[in-house]
Amino acid sequence: MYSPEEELITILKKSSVDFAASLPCEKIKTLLEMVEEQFFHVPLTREEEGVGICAGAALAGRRPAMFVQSSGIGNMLNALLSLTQFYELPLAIFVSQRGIYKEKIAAQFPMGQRLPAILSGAGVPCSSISSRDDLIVVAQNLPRVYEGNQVHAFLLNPAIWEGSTALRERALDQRPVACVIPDQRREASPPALTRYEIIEAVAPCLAGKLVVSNLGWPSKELYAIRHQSSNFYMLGSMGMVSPIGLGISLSCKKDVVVIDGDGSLLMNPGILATAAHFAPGNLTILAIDNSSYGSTGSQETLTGSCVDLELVARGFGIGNTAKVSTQEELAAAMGSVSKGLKFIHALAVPGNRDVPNIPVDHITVRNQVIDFLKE
Ligand SMILES: Cc1ncc(C[n+]2csc(CCOP(=O)(O)OP(=O)(O)O)c2C)c(N)n1
Repeated sequence: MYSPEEELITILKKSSVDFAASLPCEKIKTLLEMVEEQFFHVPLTREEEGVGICAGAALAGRRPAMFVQSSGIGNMLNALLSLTQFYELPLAIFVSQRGIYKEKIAAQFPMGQRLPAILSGAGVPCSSISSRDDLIVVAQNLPRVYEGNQVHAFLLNPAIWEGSTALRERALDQRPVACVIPDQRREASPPALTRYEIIEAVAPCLAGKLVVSNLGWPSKELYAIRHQSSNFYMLGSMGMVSPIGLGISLSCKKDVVVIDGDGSLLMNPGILATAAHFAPGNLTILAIDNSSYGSTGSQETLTGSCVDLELVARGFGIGNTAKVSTQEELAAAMGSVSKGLKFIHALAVPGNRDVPNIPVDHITVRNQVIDFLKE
């Protein structure tokens, strides 16, 4: 039996860590499952909110720890410095450091590789944990964090988890419904299609349009279903797909379709207000809601319990919305002629189609999109 995940959990327990907050990274999905089981756990919509939540927990005497991806540190810095460090509160941050070991996603390199320099420039102490043997460094530093009221980032190299016998796949059918759903929620039949099947169903409507697709599996699936030179595939920058689509739609007359995801929209919901304010008639936001972070191991998002994305869009001022769950409803909503911005809330079941990585590099993708927009 070899389980560095369990070893880390034991170290955290020995230091009386009793509060955890996370936003997933695929490389630590097994660790995250154990964290959820072993600690009071807050699933986050954006890493920055976790800094605030953990500061509150620390004020109340808890010993908080966060579990995030290296990219998430970019979302946390201001709060880390002006809140946690400023008020001298304790926080241990476990960072799945991408871009340094067997990395397949090129967009992970810039943030992942510069992370130690960024943290050092920001005055946040950090330790690189490169192997199981280095986990001792966590044990050595945690007393300083919780008794000395310090922030410390532990940069976890993906190599640590290699050979772990604890590997687990999350069961996709245990999704608790915890919150009261407001009465205004529009009825729809339960989700039956996967993200792949939804993209497949709308593919004929995407032809010749500028399509901006969300990072991770959505982009890979779109590439496999219908590659065209006017598809902008995101490889990183979670939460930015609708902002990119809005920017394009405000700058050209071409029809723009955004393929967004529930986790990404929850990370940056304010974009719906900005989009509603301009309400460009050439923009459709297709929000594929599988109630999960599908690209990182299908951890649940809050759309499975308390958030109705269509209501969110309406609340932010988007009047032209639809909630769909069948191929026919999807085709009708995509094809409907409307004035102004369209928001389609497509209910999906979790799961990814096993498709290959996109073989086109990001600069080629960019150039093709630029050329398309010039036409
Ligand atoms: C700032 C940041 N935090 C975390 C991640 C890791 N990550 C990549 S894709 C993804 C899930 C996106 O979920 P969703 O938008 O619901 O789309 P789905 O994959 O379910 O289609 C996560 C958490 C990231 N890339 N960037």
